[in-house]
Amino acid sequence: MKAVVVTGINEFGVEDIEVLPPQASEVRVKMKACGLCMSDHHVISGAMPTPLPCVLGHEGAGVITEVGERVTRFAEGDAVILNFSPACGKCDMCERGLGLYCSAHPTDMGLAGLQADGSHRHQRPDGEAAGAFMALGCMAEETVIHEDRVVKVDSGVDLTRACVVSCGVMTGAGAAINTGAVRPGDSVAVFGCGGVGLNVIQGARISGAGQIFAVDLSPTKLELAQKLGATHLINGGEQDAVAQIMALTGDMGADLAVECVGAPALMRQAYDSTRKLGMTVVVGVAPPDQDVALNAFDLLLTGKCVCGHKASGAHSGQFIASLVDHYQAGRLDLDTLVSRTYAIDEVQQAVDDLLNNVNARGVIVFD
Ligand code: CXF
Ligand code: ZN
Repeated sequence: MKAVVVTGINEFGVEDIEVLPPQASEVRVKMKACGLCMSDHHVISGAMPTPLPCVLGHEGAGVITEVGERVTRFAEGDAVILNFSPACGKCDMCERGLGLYCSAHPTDMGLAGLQADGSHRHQRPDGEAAGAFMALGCMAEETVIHEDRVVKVDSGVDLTRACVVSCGVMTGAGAAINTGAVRPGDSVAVFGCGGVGLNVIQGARISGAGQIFAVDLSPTKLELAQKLGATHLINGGEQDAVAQIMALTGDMGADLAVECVGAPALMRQAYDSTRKLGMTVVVGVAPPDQDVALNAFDLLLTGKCVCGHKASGAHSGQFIASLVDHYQAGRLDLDTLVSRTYAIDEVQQAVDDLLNNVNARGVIVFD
């Protein structure tokens, strides 16, 4: 079967690979669609160091075609969204309500392309093992993953749109709804309006935010931001974003600022644009060797809070299901987000378009 495999830094392509049969608690998923996320490109470029070869893809949806002998929650034919941040429900962390950091499915193993026990499920034709990015490896015609990593959805859901809930939407909307805990009337500043930032905006809108400031360098992204709920557009290349946000909040600062680029200087701007006791949420993936500078005295005096965020920021399985409900009810716009679909053989074009900011989200669709 065809899969997008990264074989070296900036070397990737479509390969014919094998996926092993599901183990007792695993399922085989025939992929319907897989979105392309900047984190996939971080694997390609080496910005997020990952053992290679590695099958890309961590934003997918498909249909179960086979279940392992101990799987009881799912059956052949179930439509599912894949979840790169599952909670087993039984480990020490899950028992304390901290399933986002489930010990049975550690994120760092997924980032290394490994299953929790360190094994692989994918094999190149010469028998070499290949990793699966975020333990999903779903930019492929099919994949085999742990049953905790799928969320069942109604068979009527359009998976070519709903697949983006699996990373960009749950990450962005989760930063507003869960980690940022936006309340009706709040002011929210979003730095970076790509596939994640646009969904911070949607999450803030769904939560009833009063003002939503979208900051980006691209007029096209700002236009999309407005369509998805931003109330004020700030071109960071032309205007001083912090000064604008201060002025628009009556010199108070935003209740919440979310950084979605992964640039320490922008994280500082986000922090500077929040009010006393306000919160800055860092969602952007910065290179692992970079620090962010905050003034220690200002931190002390203002009581501001800076918080990291990954995945949904909460129980990702439940949150994915709720986002699909929002989509089905017309509250979450995925149709605007998915601006182009590609065949798997067009992956080079899809990656070029990702880098050139052509799409809100580009999605690879399988037959
Ligand atoms: C990733 C970023 C790196 C940590 C895990 C989650 N998010 C999405 O692409
Ligand atoms: Zn992602």
